[in-house]
Amino acid sequence: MAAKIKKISAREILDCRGLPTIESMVQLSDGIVASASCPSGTSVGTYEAVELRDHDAKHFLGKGVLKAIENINTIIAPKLTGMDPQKQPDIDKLLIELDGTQNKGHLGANATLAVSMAVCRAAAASALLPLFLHIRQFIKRENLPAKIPTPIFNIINGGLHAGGNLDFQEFIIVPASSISYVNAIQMAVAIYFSLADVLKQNGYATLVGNEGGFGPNLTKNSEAFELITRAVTNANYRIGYDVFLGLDAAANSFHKNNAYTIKESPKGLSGDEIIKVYDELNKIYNILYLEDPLSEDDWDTWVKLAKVVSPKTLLIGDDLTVTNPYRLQMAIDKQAISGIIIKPNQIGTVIEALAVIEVAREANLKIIISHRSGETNDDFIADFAVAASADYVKFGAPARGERVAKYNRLLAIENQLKSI
Ligand code: 2PG
Ligand code: MG
Repeated sequence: MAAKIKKISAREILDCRGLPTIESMVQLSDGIVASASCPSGTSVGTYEAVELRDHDAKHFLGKGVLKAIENINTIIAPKLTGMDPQKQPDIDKLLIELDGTQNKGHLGANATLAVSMAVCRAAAASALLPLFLHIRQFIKRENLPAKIPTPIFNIINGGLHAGGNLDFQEFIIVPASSISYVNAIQMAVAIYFSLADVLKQNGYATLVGNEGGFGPNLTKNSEAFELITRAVTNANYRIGYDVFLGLDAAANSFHKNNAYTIKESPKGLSGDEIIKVYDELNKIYNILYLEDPLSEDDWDTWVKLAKVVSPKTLLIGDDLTVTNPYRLQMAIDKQAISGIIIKPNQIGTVIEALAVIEVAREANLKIIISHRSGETNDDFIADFAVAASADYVKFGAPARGERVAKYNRLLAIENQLKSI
């Protein structure tokens, strides 16, 4: 007899920033117990699903998640108990109905996602399947190969992730897609350590930001690319062949009063002027990957920028599209992007995130599965990315426990795939 959900519960745990998040536990009638925890963003898009926080200053500085946990224990658990965990679409549909809002504002996307992932993990264990193979059943294009996506590494942190040192949030290296996953990891580690040396030689600190990349106090944003370029060369790799440069500007954080204000231009830049900044950077550094270069509502400038940088540079929406089908459709209609960041907690259930991927794939967009700056050691998204045949994964630097948990899980899956 197929196992049923016997019990669901949740509790408060800490993420890597020292802030509370939700861990949900699911017990099945066959004795399987699985848990999953929800990540959380620091640079959060306005249109993301709601992350429910208590706002009680006496408990974890107002960041507690006890209300969302109560929603799991008193609203979600009684309804899901007795259901078949193998039927993830039914589970997630019920979570959406129980919430009843457009943005998970009632139950909290942190509550729904923690349960959605925990049920998924329990079902995989109950079926004796690796998680990525279990999730693959819910992908429409089962003829796509299950493959390890190309990992992209954030090795210099700025913006809201690193104490206000740089305006742009993430300076990224993108290994050539032809390089095997295990070799890409080795290359990233070599460049990461080479960068530490370059920073030291230039008198900069090698302390790290939220996602494990270094957070030096540089004089201007472009200096980060300069230092990374040197680090790549010193590590005996070639930019433009072995590895490419990327940037997540997370521009919402420096777009105020209709102007983009960065170190180099403290007076503030218009949309046309910031396009020139990216165009100039591109001429020198050939940026392959450009995420959120503009703010989430600046659609006209996104469309203009796409005409300037595409197709050589991948233009990626994150805060712009927030893993939301309506925002994605707007971006497709306007031809504003060529790739999309997928973060399951921006939408709130596993199946909804997969549905957004499907629409993006139909539109020929690159798919990037991403962590959040606030992570736990949960490695669910590694399996999720393989199941979805994503093009890229973005899990931070090749350092710090909560980042390498995901990279290491992909190493294990890479091994498993060889024997399938
Ligand atoms: C981003 C993410 C992850 P955060 O902007 O892409 O790197 O940051 O989780 O803070 O939104
Ligand atoms: Mg981003």
